[in-house]
Amino acid sequence: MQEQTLSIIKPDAVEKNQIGNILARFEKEGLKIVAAKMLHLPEETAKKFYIVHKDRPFYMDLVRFMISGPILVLILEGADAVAKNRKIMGATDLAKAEKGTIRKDFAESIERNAVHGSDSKENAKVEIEFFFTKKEIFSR
Ligand code: IDP
Ligand code: MG
Repeated sequence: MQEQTLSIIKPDAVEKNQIGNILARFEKEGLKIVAAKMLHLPEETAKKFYIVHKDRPFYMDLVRFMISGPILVLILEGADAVAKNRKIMGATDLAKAEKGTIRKDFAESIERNAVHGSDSKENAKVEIEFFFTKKEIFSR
């Protein structure tokens, strides 16, 4: 099934100049980048994006991290894009991430973990609409 999913290269990986290396992982696995923009999120936007985590102890730290520098927001398209992207990313906690995953290779900690990826088809749709208009998406 052709799908789209939202990916974010987080401030830690942008700061370390690893954008290209991370994008190459997606392309190597057959995912296409069909939309992309660099943003430096206002606090309110980051709080809204991560609202599902508002009651978690790490919520405000996560928000502060996500607004600490620019991010690259992407839409990845391809067969089973949601699950495939999660597999390429690796586990949230880099200590649990498998060898060869983005987080294993680029994360610093459970918080500063290089990438975001939608965790379901439903959330992918919501997250894509959060950041992109139809005209900004080049499905192919
Ligand atoms: P995910 O990014 O793998 O989907 P989520 O549980 O949705 O993981 O958490 C969102 C983000 O919040 C993580 O990517 C990470 O940056 C941060 N985070 C998750 N759990 C913790 C934690 O226990 N301590 C600090 N930050 C965390
Ligand atoms: Mg998540």
